[in-house]
Amino acid sequence: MSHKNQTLGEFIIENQTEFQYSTGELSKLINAIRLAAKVVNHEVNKAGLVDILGTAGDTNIQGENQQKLDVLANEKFIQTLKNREIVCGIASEEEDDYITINSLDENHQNKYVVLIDPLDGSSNIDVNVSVGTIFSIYRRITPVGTPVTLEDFLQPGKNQVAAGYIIYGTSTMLVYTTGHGVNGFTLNPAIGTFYLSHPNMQFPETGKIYSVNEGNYIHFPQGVKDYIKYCQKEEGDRPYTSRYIGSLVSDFHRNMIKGGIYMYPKSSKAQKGKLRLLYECNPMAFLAEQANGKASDGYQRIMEIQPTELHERVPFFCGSKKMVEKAEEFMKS
Ligand code: AHM
Ligand code: MG
Repeated sequence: MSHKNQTLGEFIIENQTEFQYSTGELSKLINAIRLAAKVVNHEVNKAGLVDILGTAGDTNIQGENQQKLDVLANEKFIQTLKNREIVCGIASEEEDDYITINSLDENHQNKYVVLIDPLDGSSNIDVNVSVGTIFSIYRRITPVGTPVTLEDFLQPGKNQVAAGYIIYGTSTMLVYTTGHGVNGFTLNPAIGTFYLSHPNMQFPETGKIYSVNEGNYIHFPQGVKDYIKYCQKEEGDRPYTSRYIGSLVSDFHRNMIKGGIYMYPKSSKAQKGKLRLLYECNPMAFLAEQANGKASDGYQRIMEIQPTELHERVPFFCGSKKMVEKAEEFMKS
Protein backbone atom coordinates (compact mmCIF):
# COMPACT_ATOMS: atom_id res chain seq x y z
CA MET A 1 0.00 0.00 0.00
CA SER A 2 1.14 3.54 -0.59
CA HIS A 3 2.32 5.30 2.55
CA LYS A 4 0.74 8.52 1.43
CA ASN A 5 -1.20 10.08 4.27
CA GLN A 6 -1.20 6.90 6.33
CA THR A 7 -1.87 7.65 9.98
CA LEU A 8 -0.29 5.85 12.90
CA GLY A 9 -3.70 4.44 13.81
CA GLU A 10 -4.11 2.95 10.32
CA PHE A 11 -0.55 1.68 10.34
CA ILE A 12 -1.04 -0.12 13.65
CA ILE A 13 -4.17 -1.88 12.40
CA GLU A 14 -2.59 -2.79 9.07
CA ASN A 15 0.51 -4.29 10.66
CA GLN A 16 -1.12 -6.02 13.60
CA THR A 17 -1.01 -9.43 11.93
CA GLU A 18 2.76 -9.15 11.43
CA PHE A 19 3.15 -9.74 15.10
CA GLN A 20 3.24 -13.44 15.89
CA TYR A 21 1.43 -13.40 19.24
CA SER A 22 -1.02 -10.78 18.15
CA THR A 23 -4.33 -10.67 19.93
CA GLY A 24 -4.60 -6.93 19.43
CA GLU A 25 -3.19 -6.31 22.89
CA LEU A 26 0.11 -4.91 21.66
CA SER A 27 -1.73 -2.66 19.22
CA LYS A 28 -3.87 -1.31 22.02
CA LEU A 29 -0.77 -0.72 24.06
CA ILE A 30 0.93 1.25 21.30
CA ASN A 31 -2.28 3.21 20.85
CA ALA A 32 -2.18 4.13 24.55
CA ILE A 33 1.41 5.28 24.19
CA ARG A 34 0.39 7.36 21.18
CA LEU A 35 -2.29 9.03 23.28
CA ALA A 36 0.02 9.73 26.24
CA ALA A 37 2.59 11.10 23.79
CA LYS A 38 0.10 13.69 22.57
CA VAL A 39 -0.73 14.75 26.09
CA VAL A 40 2.94 15.10 27.07
CA ASN A 41 3.67 16.88 23.81
CA HIS A 42 1.04 19.44 24.70
CA GLU A 43 2.68 20.02 28.09
CA VAL A 44 6.21 20.17 26.69
CA ASN A 45 5.16 22.67 24.04
CA LYS A 46 3.78 25.10 26.54
CA ALA A 47 6.74 24.73 28.90
CA GLY A 48 7.92 28.27 28.25
CA LEU A 49 4.45 29.74 28.68
CA VAL A 50 3.32 28.57 32.05
CA ASP A 51 5.09 28.30 35.30
CA ILE A 52 5.92 24.63 35.11
CA LEU A 53 9.63 25.03 34.62
CA GLY A 54 12.14 24.41 37.34
CA THR A 55 12.81 21.71 39.83
CA ALA A 56 9.98 19.93 41.53
CA GLY A 57 11.98 19.64 44.70
CA ASP A 58 12.12 15.85 44.74
CA THR A 59 15.12 13.84 43.74
CA ASN A 60 14.76 10.56 41.85
CA ILE A 61 16.42 7.28 42.80
CA GLN A 62 19.67 8.28 41.10
CA GLY A 63 19.85 11.35 43.36
CA GLU A 64 19.17 13.78 40.52
CA ASN A 65 16.83 16.72 40.77
CA GLN A 66 13.53 16.12 39.04
CA GLN A 67 12.15 18.76 36.74
CA LYS A 68 8.45 19.37 37.02
CA LEU A 69 7.86 18.15 33.50
CA ASP A 70 9.59 14.85 34.34
CA VAL A 71 7.05 14.31 37.07
CA LEU A 72 4.21 15.31 34.82
CA ALA A 73 5.28 13.10 31.92
CA ASN A 74 5.76 10.21 34.33
CA GLU A 75 2.25 10.67 35.69
CA LYS A 76 0.66 10.98 32.24
CA PHE A 77 2.23 7.83 30.86
CA ILE A 78 1.52 5.78 33.96
CA GLN A 79 -2.05 7.05 34.23
CA THR A 80 -2.82 6.39 30.57
CA LEU A 81 -1.46 2.85 30.71
CA LYS A 82 -3.13 2.12 34.05
CA ASN A 83 -6.53 3.46 33.03
CA ARG A 84 -6.64 1.32 29.93
CA GLU A 85 -5.66 -1.80 31.87
CA ILE A 86 -3.58 -3.07 29.01
CA VAL A 87 -0.38 -3.90 30.86
CA CYS A 88 0.29 -5.91 33.96
CA GLY A 89 3.24 -3.86 35.14
CA ILE A 90 5.15 -0.64 34.57
CA ALA A 91 8.68 0.34 35.51
CA SER A 92 9.79 3.94 35.12
CA GLU A 93 13.11 5.69 35.44
CA GLU A 94 11.36 8.13 37.74
CA GLU A 95 9.95 5.50 40.12
CA ASP A 96 11.97 3.65 42.76
CA ASP A 97 10.12 0.39 42.23
CA TYR A 98 7.96 -1.21 39.54
CA ILE A 99 4.19 -0.79 39.57
CA THR A 100 1.87 -3.78 39.63
CA ILE A 101 -1.45 -3.40 37.86
CA ASN A 102 -4.63 -5.22 38.84
CA SER A 103 -2.69 -7.89 40.64
CA LEU A 104 -5.70 -9.11 42.61
CA ASP A 105 -7.98 -9.68 39.64
CA GLU A 106 -7.80 -13.32 38.59
CA ASN A 107 -9.30 -12.54 35.21
CA HIS A 108 -6.57 -10.08 34.47
CA GLN A 109 -4.99 -11.57 31.36
CA ASN A 110 -2.60 -8.82 30.33
CA LYS A 111 0.75 -10.18 29.34
CA TYR A 112 2.91 -7.12 28.69
CA VAL A 113 5.11 -5.03 30.92
CA VAL A 114 6.25 -1.56 29.89
CA LEU A 115 9.45 0.20 30.89
CA ILE A 116 9.67 3.93 30.30
CA ASP A 117 11.94 6.90 30.60
CA PRO A 118 9.10 9.44 30.56
CA LEU A 119 11.20 12.51 29.77
CA ASP A 120 14.78 11.90 28.79
CA GLY A 121 17.23 14.77 28.55
CA SER A 122 15.02 16.85 30.81
CA SER A 123 17.84 19.23 31.74
CA ASN A 124 17.35 20.55 28.18
CA ILE A 125 13.81 21.76 28.84
CA ASP A 126 14.83 25.02 30.46
CA VAL A 127 16.70 26.00 27.30
CA ASN A 128 14.11 24.94 24.73
CA VAL A 129 16.10 22.01 23.35
CA SER A 130 14.51 18.72 22.24
CA VAL A 131 13.67 16.07 24.80
CA GLY A 132 12.15 12.63 24.41
CA THR A 133 10.23 9.73 25.88
CA ILE A 134 11.66 6.22 25.55
CA PHE A 135 9.61 3.02 25.93
CA SER A 136 10.29 -0.67 25.91
CA ILE A 137 7.80 -3.56 25.95
CA TYR A 138 8.27 -7.19 27.03
CA ARG A 139 6.03 -10.20 27.48
CA ARG A 140 5.92 -11.12 31.13
CA ILE A 141 7.73 -14.29 32.19
CA THR A 142 5.52 -15.20 35.15
CA PRO A 143 2.02 -16.62 34.51
CA VAL A 144 -0.78 -14.25 33.46
CA GLY A 145 -3.28 -13.51 36.18
CA THR A 146 -0.63 -13.44 38.90
CA PRO A 147 1.09 -10.30 40.20
CA VAL A 148 4.16 -9.31 38.19
CA THR A 149 7.53 -9.84 39.81
CA LEU A 150 10.93 -8.22 39.38
CA GLU A 151 11.87 -11.07 37.07
CA ASP A 152 9.33 -9.83 34.49
CA PHE A 153 11.29 -6.57 34.19
CA LEU A 154 14.83 -7.91 34.42
CA GLN A 155 14.87 -9.47 30.96
CA PRO A 156 17.69 -9.10 28.45
CA GLY A 157 16.92 -6.57 25.69
CA LYS A 158 16.73 -9.30 23.06
CA ASN A 159 13.38 -10.32 24.60
CA GLN A 160 11.78 -6.97 23.74
CA VAL A 161 8.66 -7.20 21.60
CA ALA A 162 8.50 -3.50 20.86
CA ALA A 163 10.40 -0.33 21.64
CA GLY A 164 10.37 3.27 20.56
CA TYR A 165 10.69 6.90 21.39
CA ILE A 166 8.85 10.14 21.06
CA ILE A 167 10.95 13.16 20.21
CA TYR A 168 9.53 16.54 21.17
CA GLY A 169 11.58 18.53 18.70
CA THR A 170 11.05 21.08 15.99
CA SER A 171 8.28 18.69 15.15
CA THR A 172 7.07 15.86 17.34
CA MET A 173 7.70 12.35 16.13
CA LEU A 174 6.92 8.86 17.35
CA VAL A 175 9.42 6.27 16.14
CA TYR A 176 8.97 2.60 16.99
CA THR A 177 9.66 -1.00 16.12
CA THR A 178 7.90 -4.28 16.77
CA GLY A 179 10.80 -6.21 15.30
CA HIS A 180 9.91 -5.55 11.67
CA GLY A 181 11.99 -2.49 10.94
CA VAL A 182 11.65 1.01 12.28
CA ASN A 183 8.98 3.51 11.26
CA GLY A 184 8.67 7.17 12.13
CA PHE A 185 5.46 9.19 12.41
CA THR A 186 5.23 12.97 12.58
CA LEU A 187 2.52 14.71 14.54
CA ASN A 188 0.36 17.20 12.72
CA PRO A 189 -0.36 19.44 15.70
CA ALA A 190 -3.27 21.15 14.01
CA ILE A 191 -5.37 17.98 14.08
CA GLY A 192 -3.45 15.89 16.63
CA THR A 193 -2.70 13.03 14.24
CA PHE A 194 0.57 11.20 13.66
CA TYR A 195 1.34 10.49 10.00
CA LEU A 196 3.84 7.99 8.63
CA SER A 197 6.63 10.31 7.48
CA HIS A 198 9.72 8.10 7.78
CA PRO A 199 8.94 4.55 6.64
CA ASN A 200 11.62 1.89 7.15
CA MET A 201 14.26 4.06 8.80
CA GLN A 202 17.86 2.86 8.42
CA PHE A 203 21.18 3.94 9.84
CA PRO A 204 23.64 4.57 7.01
CA GLU A 205 26.31 1.83 7.16
CA THR A 206 28.81 4.47 8.29
CA GLY A 207 28.69 8.18 8.98
CA LYS A 208 30.63 11.31 9.80
CA ILE A 209 29.19 12.33 13.16
CA TYR A 210 30.42 11.37 16.62
CA SER A 211 28.41 12.33 19.69
CA VAL A 212 30.00 12.19 23.10
CA ASN A 213 30.38 14.50 26.09
CA GLU A 214 34.01 15.43 25.53
CA GLY A 215 34.05 17.34 28.81
CA ASN A 216 34.57 13.92 30.37
CA TYR A 217 37.52 13.15 28.08
CA ILE A 218 40.25 12.86 30.73
CA HIS A 219 38.14 10.36 32.66
CA PHE A 220 37.47 8.06 29.68
CA PRO A 221 39.15 4.67 29.20
CA GLN A 222 42.16 4.73 26.85
CA GLY A 223 40.19 2.92 24.10
CA VAL A 224 37.62 5.72 24.00
CA LYS A 225 40.29 8.43 24.01
CA ASP A 226 42.01 6.69 21.10
CA TYR A 227 38.75 6.34 19.18
CA ILE A 228 37.99 10.05 19.67
CA LYS A 229 41.47 10.90 18.36
CA TYR A 230 40.76 8.59 15.40
CA CYS A 231 37.52 10.49 14.70
CA GLN A 232 39.43 13.77 14.73
CA LYS A 233 42.30 12.62 12.54
CA GLU A 234 42.73 14.13 9.06
CA GLU A 235 42.67 10.95 6.97
CA GLY A 236 40.29 9.44 4.39
CA ASP A 237 36.74 10.62 5.17
CA ARG A 238 37.89 12.07 8.52
CA PRO A 239 37.90 14.23 10.56
CA TYR A 240 34.33 13.50 11.58
CA THR A 241 32.15 16.22 12.89
CA SER A 242 31.22 16.43 16.57
CA ARG A 243 27.55 16.86 17.48
CA TYR A 244 26.26 16.44 21.03
CA ILE A 245 22.87 17.67 22.12
CA GLY A 246 22.93 15.94 25.50
CA SER A 247 19.53 14.46 24.80
CA LEU A 248 19.91 10.80 23.89
CA VAL A 249 16.74 10.63 21.81
CA SER A 250 17.73 13.65 19.73
CA ASP A 251 21.34 12.55 19.26
CA PHE A 252 20.17 9.06 18.27
CA HIS A 253 17.50 10.39 15.92
CA ARG A 254 19.94 12.67 14.08
CA ASN A 255 22.57 9.92 13.83
CA MET A 256 20.04 7.43 12.47
CA ILE A 257 19.08 9.85 9.71
CA LYS A 258 22.54 11.20 8.92
CA GLY A 259 24.90 8.41 10.01
CA GLY A 260 26.90 8.60 13.20
CA ILE A 261 27.85 7.14 16.55
CA TYR A 262 26.62 8.05 20.03
CA MET A 263 28.81 7.17 23.01
CA TYR A 264 28.32 7.35 26.75
CA PRO A 265 31.34 5.39 27.97
CA LYS A 266 32.27 4.52 31.50
CA SER A 267 34.69 6.94 33.12
CA SER A 268 36.90 7.03 36.15
CA LYS A 269 34.08 9.00 37.79
CA ALA A 270 31.26 6.64 36.76
CA GLN A 271 32.35 3.04 36.37
CA LYS A 272 29.15 1.96 34.59
CA GLY A 273 28.60 5.15 32.61
CA LYS A 274 25.39 7.10 33.07
CA LEU A 275 22.64 5.64 30.94
CA ARG A 276 20.21 3.04 32.20
CA LEU A 277 20.18 -0.36 30.61
CA LEU A 278 16.45 -0.95 30.93
CA TYR A 279 14.94 2.46 30.21
CA GLU A 280 17.41 3.91 27.72
CA CYS A 281 19.98 1.51 26.26
CA ASN A 282 17.88 -1.58 25.54
CA PRO A 283 15.09 0.21 23.66
CA MET A 284 17.60 2.30 21.68
CA ALA A 285 19.61 -0.86 20.96
CA PHE A 286 16.52 -2.66 19.64
CA LEU A 287 15.69 0.31 17.40
CA ALA A 288 19.32 0.55 16.24
CA GLU A 289 19.51 -3.12 15.28
CA GLN A 290 16.15 -2.96 13.54
CA ALA A 291 17.49 0.02 11.56
CA ASN A 292 20.64 -1.77 10.45
CA GLY A 293 22.75 -0.15 13.18
CA LYS A 294 24.50 -1.56 16.19
CA ALA A 295 24.57 -1.10 19.99
CA SER A 296 27.31 -2.26 22.29
CA ASP A 297 28.76 -1.65 25.75
CA GLY A 298 32.14 -1.46 24.03
CA TYR A 299 32.68 -5.22 24.15
CA GLN A 300 29.36 -6.99 23.72
CA ARG A 301 25.87 -6.59 22.33
CA ILE A 302 23.73 -4.49 24.68
CA MET A 303 20.69 -6.72 24.17
CA GLU A 304 22.54 -9.82 25.46
CA ILE A 305 23.18 -8.33 28.90
CA GLN A 306 21.25 -9.98 31.72
CA PRO A 307 20.05 -7.13 33.96
CA THR A 308 20.35 -7.59 37.71
CA GLU A 309 18.59 -4.45 38.93
CA LEU A 310 15.93 -2.06 37.66
CA HIS A 311 18.04 1.08 37.56
CA GLU A 312 21.26 -0.51 36.38
CA ARG A 313 23.60 1.62 34.25
CA VAL A 314 25.76 0.52 31.35
CA PRO A 315 28.34 2.09 28.99
CA PHE A 316 26.69 2.71 25.63
CA PHE A 317 28.02 2.86 22.05
CA CYS A 318 25.29 3.04 19.45
CA GLY A 319 24.82 3.99 15.83
CA SER A 320 26.06 3.21 12.34
CA LYS A 321 27.37 -0.36 12.29
CA LYS A 322 30.86 0.32 10.94
CA MET A 323 31.45 3.14 13.41
CA VAL A 324 30.39 1.08 16.44
CA GLU A 325 32.59 -1.79 15.23
CA LYS A 326 35.52 0.60 14.94
CA ALA A 327 34.96 1.91 18.47
CA GLU A 328 34.85 -1.70 19.73
CA GLU A 329 38.18 -2.37 18.02
CA PHE A 330 39.73 0.51 19.93
CA MET A 331 38.18 -0.72 23.19
CA LYS A 332 39.70 -4.16 22.71
CA SER A 333 43.21 -2.98 21.91
P1 AHM B 1 18.36 11.81 32.06
O1 AHM B 1 17.65 10.50 31.96
O2 AHM B 1 18.61 12.22 33.49
O3 AHM B 1 17.71 12.88 31.27
O4 AHM B 1 19.84 11.57 31.51
C1 AHM B 1 20.02 10.98 30.27
C2 AHM B 1 20.66 11.98 29.36
C3 AHM B 1 20.71 11.55 27.94
O5 AHM B 1 19.58 11.94 27.23
C4 AHM B 1 21.90 12.28 27.45
O6 AHM B 1 22.44 11.70 26.30
C5 AHM B 1 22.83 12.24 28.61
O7 AHM B 1 22.02 12.09 29.73
C6 AHM B 1 23.65 13.46 28.73
O8 AHM B 1 24.46 13.37 29.85
P2 AHM B 1 25.67 14.40 30.08
O9 AHM B 1 25.06 15.69 30.44
O10 AHM B 1 26.45 13.78 31.21
O11 AHM B 1 26.49 14.44 28.82
MG1 MG C 1 16.85 9.34 30.83
